Amino acid sequence: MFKKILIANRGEIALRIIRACKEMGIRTVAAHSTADNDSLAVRMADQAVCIGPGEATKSYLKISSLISAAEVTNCDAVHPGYGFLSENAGFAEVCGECNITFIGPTPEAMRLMGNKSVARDTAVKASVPVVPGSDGPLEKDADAVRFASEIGYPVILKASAGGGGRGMRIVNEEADLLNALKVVQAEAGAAFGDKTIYMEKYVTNPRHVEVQIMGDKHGNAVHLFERDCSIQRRHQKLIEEAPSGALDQALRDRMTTAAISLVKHINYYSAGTIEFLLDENGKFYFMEMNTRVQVEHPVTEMITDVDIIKEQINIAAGHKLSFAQKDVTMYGHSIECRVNAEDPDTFLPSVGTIKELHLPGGPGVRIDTAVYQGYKIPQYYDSLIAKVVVHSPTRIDSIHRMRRALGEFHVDGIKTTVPLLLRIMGSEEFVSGKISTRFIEDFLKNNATPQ
Ligand code: MV4
Repeated sequence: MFKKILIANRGEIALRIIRACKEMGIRTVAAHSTADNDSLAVRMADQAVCIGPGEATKSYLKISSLISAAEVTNCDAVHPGYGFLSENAGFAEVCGECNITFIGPTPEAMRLMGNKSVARDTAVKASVPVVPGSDGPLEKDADAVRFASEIGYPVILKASAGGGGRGMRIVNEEADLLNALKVVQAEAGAAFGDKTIYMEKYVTNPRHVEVQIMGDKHGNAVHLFERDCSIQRRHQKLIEEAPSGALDQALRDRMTTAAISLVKHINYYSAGTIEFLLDENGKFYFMEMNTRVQVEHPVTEMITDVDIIKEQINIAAGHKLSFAQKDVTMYGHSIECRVNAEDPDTFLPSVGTIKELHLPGGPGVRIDTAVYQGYKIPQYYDSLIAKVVVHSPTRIDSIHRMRRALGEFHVDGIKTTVPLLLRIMGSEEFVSGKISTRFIEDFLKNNATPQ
């Protein structure tokens, strides 16, 4: 087992990893920017190394500084968390060259799934259903026109190097296609240095359902059921839940079987997430694979009792998965609300000092956070300040518990999205479970804040 792990991340996920390490008897080093000098990660880790100034490009994204930090502190592994360098194959490669184990999959797996067009083709080869679309990148304008008329409008153009909602455009009719193609190509070239585009039929009003998987270096692979992440705004998830109310056991079996098929096809190891679109007729399609731990991993941990971070560390150390598929059961229902330091009406970031803080607690409530009373939120990073996670026997019990927990959430000094989350939890729309990726847009339209 590893003796010391460098945490190449910040905020709540850095604490989550430090906690797992402590329970496993592994020492930790917090790599941090100057903006995070006063962070809990710095205080909770056994050691801390400053890797640069607040701007992420000069610290959390700076491979040479992270490698130096790992070298000088004698770390034998690095955990990248989510965001930052977590899906950077180059970073994983350099770690390997320096004899530091990257706690994640191989650089090859990261590259394969990082190119969304190649990922799609790989899913096809693994017999995983994909949305009708172009096989591989679009080569010529004429091909695009022909493909689109074959599959029918609306279509969606996606940058191969995009993902997570970046570099996409919906096209409703042929008259708009060639211009849209030019625009997406130019945007993709500028944003990713890769102009490659592919096309899919556009699925209207889908749900976002993703399957959590884990594989080890011995060829074993399991799934940990699914999460429903349909409640998003501008590709930022607000609320996630497990299991998904849209799946019956038959559909769950088919979706998890498809996910495992992809994992086995690419000999994947570590934790991973297979994202699917689920259409209004109950058909599902592969969308993307994320090769890292997700923000929403706690809802899966709640219903399965698997510690995904510890398992990732064990796998990276070459151990076999600590359980087989038959040992994994799901119990009850879990919901996560992401609390952001944002104005709940405008979603503009709210930076400043937390003057007062009281966090929810009590039965079935888990809070993943790295803020405290007196903490000053730095301007450089994303606005997540806490994840409120509940677990109960049923979905409606979890909704009641979440309302109770959010009601206990008290913060003064900054604005948070708690009021919006409470309104959603109190709404008939959310309770009914009839949710889709259009939920937030419709909800905000129909539920303007009372002034
Ligand atoms: C789609 C789609 C409809 N049809 N692909 C958004 C993020 C990226 N993972 C892919 N995305 C989508 N791909 C086809 N063929 C709709 C979306 C989409 C979406 C997906 C999940 C959750 C929220 C979304 C919001 C807008 C668009």
